[in-house]
Order: sequence, then C-alpha cells, then structure tokens
Amino acid sequence: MHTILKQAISNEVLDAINKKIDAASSGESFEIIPPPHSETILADFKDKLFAECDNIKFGENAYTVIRSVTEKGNRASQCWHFDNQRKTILIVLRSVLGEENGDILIRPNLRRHTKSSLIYTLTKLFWTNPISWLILPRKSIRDKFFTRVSLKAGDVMVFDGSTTYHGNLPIASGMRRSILIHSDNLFENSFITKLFHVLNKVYLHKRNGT
Ligand SMILES: O=C(O)CCC(=O)C(=O)O
Ligand SMILES: [Fe+2]
Repeated sequence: MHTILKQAISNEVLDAINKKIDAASSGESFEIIPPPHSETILADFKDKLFAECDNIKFGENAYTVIRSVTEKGNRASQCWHFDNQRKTILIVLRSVLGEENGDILIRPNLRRHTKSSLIYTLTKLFWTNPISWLILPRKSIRDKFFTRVSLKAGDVMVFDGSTTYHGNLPIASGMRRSILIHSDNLFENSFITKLFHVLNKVYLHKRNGT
C-alpha cells in the first residue's frame, strides 16, 4: 500500500533545497542526479527533512536520486516500471499546475513479492519494455489501467515500487522535481539486478542524448 503525507515539507525547506539543486543542475530536460552527487547536494537537508516528516529516512543502504523533468523529457518520464527496491519515498520538490502536470500514475500490486529471481526477471521484462511503453500512454488505456496520484510540492508518498507499477504523466510546460529514496533492495547481489542497473543507466543516457 502507499502512504501519502500532504504538505509535509515547509516552503522554507523546499526553497532551500531547490536553490541548491538549481545551482548543481545541468539543465537537461530529463535529469537524474544519482549518488554520490545527490548525497552531497542533500547532506545539509537530511535532518531538516526528517524533522518535518518522520517517514523520511535516509537509511545506510538507501539509493537516493534527484529527478527533474520538463516537457522535453516526457518520453523518458512515461517509461513505466517497477523499482528494484521494496520501499520508495517520493518527496515532491516542484510541481506543475494543469491537466498534463507529470503526476505519478500507479497500479498497485501488479505483481507480488517473490523469492524467485527468475519470476522477478520475467515479470519485470514483461512489464518494462518498449512495447508496453508504446501501448500504455494511449489515454483510453492509460486512464483505465492506472490510478493518478496528484502530488504537489511539499507532499510525500511512501510506496512499494517493486509491486506497484508506476510512471508519470507528460508535462505540458514547466518542471516537476522530486527526491526518490529507494531502500530495501531486491535480490541485491544477483547478476540480474546488476545487469538491470547497467541497462537502466544506458537507457537513461540514450534518452538524454548524452
Ligand atoms: O518522481 C516521480 O514521480 C516518480 C519517479 C520514479 O518512479 C523513479 O524515478 O523511480
Ligand atoms: Fe520508480
């Protein structure tokens, strides 16, 4: 299940974090800042975020990314997927008004937890591929299949991204920015997980045109 905490983060903290990220950002239309850079940027703010919302925990093995998307990054944004971790904390730093505002779309419990890395791999491949990404953005299919979760800057959602299939709506104009703290890795040291990490990086770079 997912937990939503509305307006958990104050404007003061949001503004300070956004300023710091703006200064560090490359300005790409779909920018993912991974560790260790994300850790450096957020170091001064971890305690403040925890003080305002005790659901926000940066565990030792957490994998934290900062994600900024504009209307030019819409293709990558609609690559629906499962995360490789059981727990994802999503903190919205910047949101966009309007119908096409990059909201997150979720389909909870599309798959179950499994001890089998083979089933894990097969379900991942079945749902995370260019064919699904061609079909699911069609409005008639998308709106039936997913639940839209409207989050504004300052809202926080905690969910199991390994069983909840998810992705985002396109953005008509403006920027949506979020922090994603992923923890509790699935099949941590398996070959297949490492391979997925590499593919993920290659794919994102290709989408970015970098
Ligand atoms: O920022 C969001 O709304 C979700 C992004 C996401 O699912 C991810 O980066 O794994
Ligand atoms: Fe995700």
